[in-house]
Amino acid sequence: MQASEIVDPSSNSTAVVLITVLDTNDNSPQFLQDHYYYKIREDLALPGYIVTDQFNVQDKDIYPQNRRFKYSLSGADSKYFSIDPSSGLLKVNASLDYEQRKFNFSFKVFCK
Ligand SMILES: [Ca+2]
Ligand SMILES: [Ca+2]
Repeated sequence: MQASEIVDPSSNSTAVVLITVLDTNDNSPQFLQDHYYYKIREDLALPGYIVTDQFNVQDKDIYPQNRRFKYSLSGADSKYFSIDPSSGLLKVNASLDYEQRKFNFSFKVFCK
């Protein structure tokens, strides 16, 4: 048996509690498309040519610091291209010569 204080109801005191939930980085970026396809004319396919800056990546986190992405490339053909880690700007990194009979380049873009 526990003893409990007998309180006079008129002596109660209250305080308001306010709780704010803060965003944390608990969502990973997601590509909205899983394939991207581009055609480039060989006379334009020179180092520095911009292929795209339009990777559609969504991150459900709200705070800007939880929505910063880091892009990278992977795969054998990725050496012909470069990507800006923060903006996702994809550029040609070599001269892509049609007469060398390599027409198709395939690689993966990572975003984390
Ligand atoms: Ca995030
Ligand atoms: Ca979050």
